[in-house]
Amino acid sequence: SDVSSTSSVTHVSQYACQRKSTLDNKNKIFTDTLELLAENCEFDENAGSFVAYSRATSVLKSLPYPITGMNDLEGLPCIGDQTRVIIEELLEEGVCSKVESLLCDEKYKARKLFTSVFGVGVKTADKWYGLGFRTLEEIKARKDITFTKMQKAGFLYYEDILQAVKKSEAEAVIQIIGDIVGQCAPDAKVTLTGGFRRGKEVGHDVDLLITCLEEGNEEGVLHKAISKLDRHGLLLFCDVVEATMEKRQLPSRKYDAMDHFQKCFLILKLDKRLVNKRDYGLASGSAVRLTDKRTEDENKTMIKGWKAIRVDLVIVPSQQFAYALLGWSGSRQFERDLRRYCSQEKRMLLDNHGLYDKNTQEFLKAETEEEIFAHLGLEYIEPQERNA
Ligand code: TTP
Ligand code: MN
Ligand code: MN
Ligand code: MN
Repeated sequence: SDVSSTSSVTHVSQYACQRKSTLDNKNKIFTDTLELLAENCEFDENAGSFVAYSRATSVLKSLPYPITGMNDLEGLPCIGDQTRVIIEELLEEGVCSKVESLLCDEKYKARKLFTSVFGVGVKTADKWYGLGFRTLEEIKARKDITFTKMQKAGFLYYEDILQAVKKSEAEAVIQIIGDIVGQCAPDAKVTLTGGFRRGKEVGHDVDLLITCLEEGNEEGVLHKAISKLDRHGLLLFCDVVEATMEKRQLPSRKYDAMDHFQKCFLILKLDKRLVNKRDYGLASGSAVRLTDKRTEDENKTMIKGWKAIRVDLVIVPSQQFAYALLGWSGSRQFERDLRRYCSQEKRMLLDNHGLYDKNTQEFLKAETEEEIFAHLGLEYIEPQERNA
């Protein structure tokens, strides 16, 4: 162990899956800056710096105290020279010059703006930037640009989707999907995952897993549920991705790999009357004062009576449920480190479908997340502590 007896500092693991990170982030000034730098590295496909900034961000999020001086960084893993320079500057100047210039940078601003449209990735953003576009209005006005169906929906519901999804809205979505899925298979179960499962108050979408008690009953449920949603007039956009899993396939070696489940990326039309009214400022107190607290976009939602909400539905066979739940609960950094821990420390391969032990050359079964952590010899980390 590298922890000296005189040090009061406890050992911090280099793996997020061996740290507890709640939403109570004591180092937000530093992590907001580092996350922005990481995002820009991801735009640039600079994988090395992206990983460096992301891991450093995640370590700082796990600390129970704020960093107040460079000494506080002693003994912490994943804090390299690039990161130290940033932290030092923030401690001394209160601002980071790299971020200041990024926020004024034409290319960064365009990438940030264009990728805020559902269906637009960095490649498309860079193409539009290269054509000289700088605003969404310029792009929408052009008749000679072809958009994917997803991008068309992204522009159509842009303001709604840009607004964060509130917990009360997520709850209303669970209710709707739960009712509909129950009509498609009597033993179907809907489970909330993603950021809301980690305790977040807001999110960019609602992530739901659908599974059936009896394996096989989940087949066909997605298409049935989608046509029911459509018939009820609730479906604004739908992109179904069919399952691609070959039996006995080994888990991917990539730490960021997407999975093989049948799934769909939806935009639902959520009736505001189905949402707990507190979140729209209607429940109590002076109507005038509460109305002032609403944003302009929230007011528009009130007037039109509904809000477009991004929803991800994933169809999971019951045998793989625990692995899918763990994989979809995030955070992204927590997932990347779980997989890295498995291959580097355990000679195992983990993905959203299962866990393969290279030592014994067998797949390890699990019915709960707790069992997966036990297979890995890891202390169980609650979803609320996976905000790495
Ligand atoms: P997101 O919904 O992107 O992120 P989030 O729920 O953590 O945060 P937000 O509030 O912004 O929505 O992804 C949730 C998890 O799903 C994330 O850990 C990555 C995982 N995921 C897969 O495992 N496979 C997939 O195919 C996709 C699209 C996501
Ligand atoms: Mn999500
Ligand atoms: Mn996200
Ligand atoms: Mn999602």
